[in-house]
Amino acid sequence: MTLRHSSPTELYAAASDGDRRALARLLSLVERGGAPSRQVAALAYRSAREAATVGITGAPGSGKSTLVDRLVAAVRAEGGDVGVLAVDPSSPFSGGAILGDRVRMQEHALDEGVFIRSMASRGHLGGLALAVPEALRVLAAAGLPLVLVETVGVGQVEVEVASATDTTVVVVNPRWGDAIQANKAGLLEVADVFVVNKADNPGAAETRRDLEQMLDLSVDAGWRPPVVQTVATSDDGIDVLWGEIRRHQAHLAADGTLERRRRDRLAREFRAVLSARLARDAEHALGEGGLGALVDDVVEHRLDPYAAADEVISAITRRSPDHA
Ligand SMILES: Nc1nc2c(ncn2[C@@H]2O[C@H](COP(=O)(O)OP(=O)(O)OP(=O)(O)O)[C@@H](O)[C@H]2O)c(=O)[nH]1
Ligand SMILES: [Mg+2]
Repeated sequence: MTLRHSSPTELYAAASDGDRRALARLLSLVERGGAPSRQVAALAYRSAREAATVGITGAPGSGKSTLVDRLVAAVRAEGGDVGVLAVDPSSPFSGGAILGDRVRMQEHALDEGVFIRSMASRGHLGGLALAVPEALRVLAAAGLPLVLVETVGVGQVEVEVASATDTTVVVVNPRWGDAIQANKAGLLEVADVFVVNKADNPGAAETRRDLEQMLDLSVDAGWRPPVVQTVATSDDGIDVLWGEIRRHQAHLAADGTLERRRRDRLAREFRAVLSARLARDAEHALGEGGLGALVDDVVEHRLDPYAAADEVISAITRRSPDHA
């Protein structure tokens, strides 16, 4: 089959049969957004296949890719297939910024059981926060039982992307204040497992203690995020980390948290799709500068905020019959 000219339906059928090139093409469609992406989304959503998902986030250079690479090796040693999605919210290009990761993952490049892909937001409605969950469903539909998502975690979008997974691993380094930085970025709330990587550098014990102290203050019955020390470059602690990830997944499955989390995520996703759609429709209906003009009206007290919202809604409704 010549993939280049294949329809989303043909690509989806091929990807579901294990064709990795078709899978890569599907993910490009997701990235680009628009009508083909919606078709892909609809197909993947009907699939009953689910994947366990693990997000790995943390400051630039903290060793996320090296950890992912080692985790992939650990999973492969057990014989499981695995997908890797490398997400860089700060970059509009897939590939470029992630080239280093590709090089680091060369060992797995020829392994049929490993699918590696980087992703950026090109045109997907709602950006990466919405493209990533869709990509995860496509990967699951293609039969990958486990997907690791690497995100450079610094801002709000990054935290959102990282928490689109069942288990979120937050990576910090033994640097003064690293734990506090992670806390400020909101990563403490989303972390299920902490990793102090580069533990071969001085200060690992202190960073670990900082994290434990912060965890003492946060109350969450049921699961206390373990803090694992690793030296990813020499494979130290990787087995412990993989063990903790699996322990967390078992914990999620055991008490119904997994279902609740997935439900919450879908609810959030649906709401985000809806507001992104409405925002786009409003922009189209009001034309360039239209929303800004309404903001001016509100600021100058010509319209109250509710009346301005009414204007937007009626502009959308007037317009909708011709593009429904
Ligand atoms: N000393 C030491 N170096 C490490 C360790 N883990 C990773 N590194 C090195 O740290 C550098 C950054 O590692 P990456 O795995 O690319 O880090 P990253 O978090 O993926 O980086 P970005 O994707 O650019 O945010 C590389 O030179 C690694 O070899 C470790 O445990 N100890
Ligand atoms: Mg990386």
